[in-house]
Amino acid sequence: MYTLYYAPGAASLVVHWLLIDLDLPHALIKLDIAAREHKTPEYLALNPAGVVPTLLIDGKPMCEAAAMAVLLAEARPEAGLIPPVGSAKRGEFLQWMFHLANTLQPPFRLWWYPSEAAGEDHADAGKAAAELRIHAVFANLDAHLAKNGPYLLGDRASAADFMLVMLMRWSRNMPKTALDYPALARLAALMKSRPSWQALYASEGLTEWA
Ligand SMILES: N[C@@H](CCC(=O)N[C@@H](CS)C(=O)NCC(=O)O)C(=O)O
Repeated sequence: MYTLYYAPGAASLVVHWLLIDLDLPHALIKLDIAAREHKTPEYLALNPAGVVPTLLIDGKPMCEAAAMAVLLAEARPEAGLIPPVGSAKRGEFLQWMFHLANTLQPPFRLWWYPSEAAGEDHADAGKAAAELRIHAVFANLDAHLAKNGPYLLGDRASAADFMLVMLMRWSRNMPKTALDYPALARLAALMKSRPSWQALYASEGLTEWA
């Protein structure tokens, strides 16, 4: 049984979306980040970094959204959202998941919380630098998808596309967004056409970037 600690639109989104898409029974516990519900002693005991999400699997806590996405895709191999161990596409899948988690997600963290790395006095410069980094990654991903898409692994979706679309969504209030890249926009349209996307939006009460 899965229990997801989430906040609407946060890094929990990819996990929640996959739970719905893969039809995995789950419970949800909503956290109010503004009210610092992710910094209570009870939550820190589950997630020592005090970040969202945490996934309880049969009561045992797991951290890191990308790792959860891989695990959930593996829980329903018949859905085909992760290439099997030993298959030709497995390495490609792992490469993209790690790339997204290591190279695209961190500058988004810097963009949302610019004073964390740059300090209060340099927050604007930190944010601008993070945005440049995000666009450099978007440009590379767009070139890859234009040549080898429409999905990261070619002609079928994988958990990595769920992760990428979540991260693309976070650019929605930037002057230039992920949807300004044609192949990224095509991927978003394909992924948003999944019934699970509408169900996710209804469940989290999301409206922006529908
Ligand atoms: N690497 C972590 C990052 C999680 C993360 O940064 N979550 C943000 C929300 S998107 C958060 O909890 N922010 C509140 C805070 O750090 O105080 C993961 O992917 O699970």
